[in-house]
Amino acid sequence: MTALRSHPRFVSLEGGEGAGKTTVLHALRDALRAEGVAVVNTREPGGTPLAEMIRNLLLDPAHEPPAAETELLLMFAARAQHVRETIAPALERGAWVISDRFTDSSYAYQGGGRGLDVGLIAELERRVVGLQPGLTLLLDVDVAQGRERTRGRDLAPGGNGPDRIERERDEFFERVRATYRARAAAEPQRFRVIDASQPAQAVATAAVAQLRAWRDGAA
Ligand code: T5A
Repeated sequence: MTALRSHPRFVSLEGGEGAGKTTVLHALRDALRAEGVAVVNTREPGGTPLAEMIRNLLLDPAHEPPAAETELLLMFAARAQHVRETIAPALERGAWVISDRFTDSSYAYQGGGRGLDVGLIAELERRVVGLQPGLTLLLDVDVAQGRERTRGRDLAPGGNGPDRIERERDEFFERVRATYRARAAAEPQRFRVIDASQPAQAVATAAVAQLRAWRDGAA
């Protein structure tokens, strides 16, 4: 696989910590299903049993911290499996696929956050993944506000505490956010940026409106 193919029924949700992707994912699925459209919601890292095991290796703070390159390759190992076992089959069946994170997360976190070579990430994207979302919704929120939300969730009774990546410093997440915004500015045909500082319902409504507009255009 050497070329990058975009699929109009493949939608990704991106954003920093606490942007509210999980909430929006459900709203998008419900909106499509209400119109009788088949939709598969999935997430990264993860989305297949093997990829979920890789997710656990990546995020559990109890494990040995991976080197940045190890982290990148494990993200792409999980993604290679996810594309072949979950995303491509669903698209072939005619379903829509909405993924909570995809390759833009690797550009933002491993490229922007960790400072790894963007050329290497692009090479892995082309040769290992080969697929790009037709539409990417970037939920953009101030780092402090997003982190406040995840702290509230992680420290609430029954919460799991911060995962390994959530323990990074604010500077890391500022670089992640800057990378996302730069990518969105460079690819306006694929990205729609949504102000995720709004209340959750307003963010979900804006995301559903963007998806409907995209779908009407793609139909
Ligand atoms: N990663 C992933 C990489 O480094 N490289 C990669 O290639 C990939 C694919 C994944 C981690 O892996 C990294 C990125 C991540 O650090 P994860 O647990 O899936 O780990 O982390 P996130 O995707 O960041 O998920 P979060 O749960 O942290 O963020 P969400 O899904 O954006 O936020 P959500 O919806 O769970 O909301 C968080 C809290 O905020 C509240 C919610 O109720 C919840 O309590 N909330 C709001 N509160 C007020 N106003 C709003 N608008 C709100 N929206 C949500």
